[in-house]
Amino acid sequence: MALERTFSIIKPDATERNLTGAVNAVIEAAGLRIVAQKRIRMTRQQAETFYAVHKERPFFGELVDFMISAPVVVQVLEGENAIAKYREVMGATNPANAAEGTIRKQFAKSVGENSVHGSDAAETAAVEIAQFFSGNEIVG
Ligand code: RTP
Ligand code: MG
Repeated sequence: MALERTFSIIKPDATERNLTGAVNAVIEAAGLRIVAQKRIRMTRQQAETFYAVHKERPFFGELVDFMISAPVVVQVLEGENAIAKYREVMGATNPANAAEGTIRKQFAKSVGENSVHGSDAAETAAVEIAQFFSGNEIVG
């Protein structure tokens, strides 16, 4: 299995509660390596572009408002099967359905304020990484 990269966001509900390190500990314990990381305040434009796939959904406005409500930490994670592995480590979108030990089970507040994002496929991972990082900011 080849080394793969995925894009992660530690969302505002987690940064506000000072959970960046706690989330990173779960990521690293799962064998994923943080090869790029920065704390930013997303602009409305960045959040709308990032979640454009959901723009017709009823929760889109709420989601964009949430993503710009506090700083986020954007990351690139590297590892064997990193995309699927991180989705597993994150847990289900709704923390009520998330498995024991997952980030969302441990930390998420609700289906909307659910602590982390992770890419869902190789194509989206590449697009999402390129939205926030230049090649020389990623050190594998
Ligand atoms: P993400 O994209 O953030 O990694 O999460 P996901 O794949 O597990 O979930 P997705 O269906 O892509 O939804 C994106 C984000 O929108 C918010 N959401 N709110 N209020 C709601 O019913 C609702 N549904 C989704 C969540 O923040 C979700 O992570
Ligand atoms: Mg998604």
